Amino acid sequence: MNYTVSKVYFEQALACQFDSNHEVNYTDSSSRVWTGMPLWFLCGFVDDADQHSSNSYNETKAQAGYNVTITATDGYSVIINSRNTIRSNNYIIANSLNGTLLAETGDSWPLRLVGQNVTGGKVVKKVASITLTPISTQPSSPTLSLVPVSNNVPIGQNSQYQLVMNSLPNGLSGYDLVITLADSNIGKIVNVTYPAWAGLYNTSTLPANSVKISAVDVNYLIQSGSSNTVIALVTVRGDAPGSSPITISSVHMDADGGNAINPAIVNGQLSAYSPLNANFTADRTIGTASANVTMNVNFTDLSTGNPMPTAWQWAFGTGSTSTLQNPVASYHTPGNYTVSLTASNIFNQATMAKAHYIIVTPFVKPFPGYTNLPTDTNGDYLMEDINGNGRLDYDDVVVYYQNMDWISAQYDVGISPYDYNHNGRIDYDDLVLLYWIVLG
Ligand SMILES: [Ca+2]
Ligand SMILES: [Ca+2]
Ligand SMILES: [Ca+2]
Ligand SMILES: [Ca+2]
Repeated sequence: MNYTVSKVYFEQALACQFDSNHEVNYTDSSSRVWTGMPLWFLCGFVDDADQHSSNSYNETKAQAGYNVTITATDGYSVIINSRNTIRSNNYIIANSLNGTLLAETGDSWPLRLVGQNVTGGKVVKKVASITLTPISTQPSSPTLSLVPVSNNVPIGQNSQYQLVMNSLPNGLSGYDLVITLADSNIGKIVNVTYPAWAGLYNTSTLPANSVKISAVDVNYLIQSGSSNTVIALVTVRGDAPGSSPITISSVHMDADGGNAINPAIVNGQLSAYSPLNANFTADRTIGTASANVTMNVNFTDLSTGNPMPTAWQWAFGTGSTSTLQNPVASYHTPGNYTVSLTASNIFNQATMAKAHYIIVTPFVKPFPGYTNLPTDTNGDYLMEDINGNGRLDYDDVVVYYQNMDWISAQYDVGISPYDYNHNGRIDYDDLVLLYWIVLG
């Protein structure tokens, strides 16, 4: 919102249109008497939509805070927080000196910022504009953090934290502080390195659970307004499973110019773990099955690690899966099955696959008058040794021929072990094929 205050308006405002208390005087140290309008009153023209009423000044907004920028014709400007100007006569936009309007040829024309609170560089001559702007988002309060806040490390390995200052509005001249890994069983601080800007750095003896570190910005590289400044890198080794806080304490930190910085602290956490090794066993790995006879296998998780797995993903080679720790799988079809297990917890996962772990052969029964089970002589899940004597002979063909109805009638076995031509029925063509197999 813009509002141009004309010279005439400004003068009339002082003279008649407003209450007399809107004309204010200020006598400076040289006994010069400046007369004009208070800054806050002028702010009322543009601080909200109400520009002219007697309540045009929005005190609520001024309390909330905005920047009042007074800019001179030559570009010089000062910024005053609105909170300091509320109904204050200590900031005056003057248009006359000692009762005389400022001369166009003078060094202050048309207006001059004066007043009891306007000292030194805050005096603005030749005021051209007054701008109200929202105060930019306050820089977040200085905070020193361990980044990442949480690290997970396999035992015997290292992980690293950055020490990060999120904002250094007044720069950094140097610091010393202590980093502590609280639980000495979990791990050790093994190394500290410093960024390129750091000089005169020092690290107490390592490895240790507590280390004092320090560095100085001797080359003035970290200046006002720096943000997300890494001040050190801390390497920590995991020694035993568990979690421990890692903390920042005894912080002495100074800004450029020497003022102390007291950052908020964000501590971290280290979790060390023994990596998982996935493994499993089964109550049986060899068995028989048919379309109507199931081979059930009980699998047992043997995975190791610390902490132990909390989730399991099994694949049984049949297309079926499970997320139980100790599942049961059912096999219906002769074949060799590869089983895999992926075990996982919050830190890691591991996979074990066992190729051809489950071997399923056809479920069969002895033929009438025989006690031995028929056998598969060539590993194709078709039974050729019908009488179960372990070899191919003409008796196998004869027994097959005599029991073709019996073969077809076995609901539990099904016909697949004897259906040599794979046509879904027991037929004379199967018998002919068996004859030629036996004949070799
Ligand atoms: Ca510095
Ligand atoms: Ca066979
Ligand atoms: Ca035989
Ligand atoms: Ca057939």
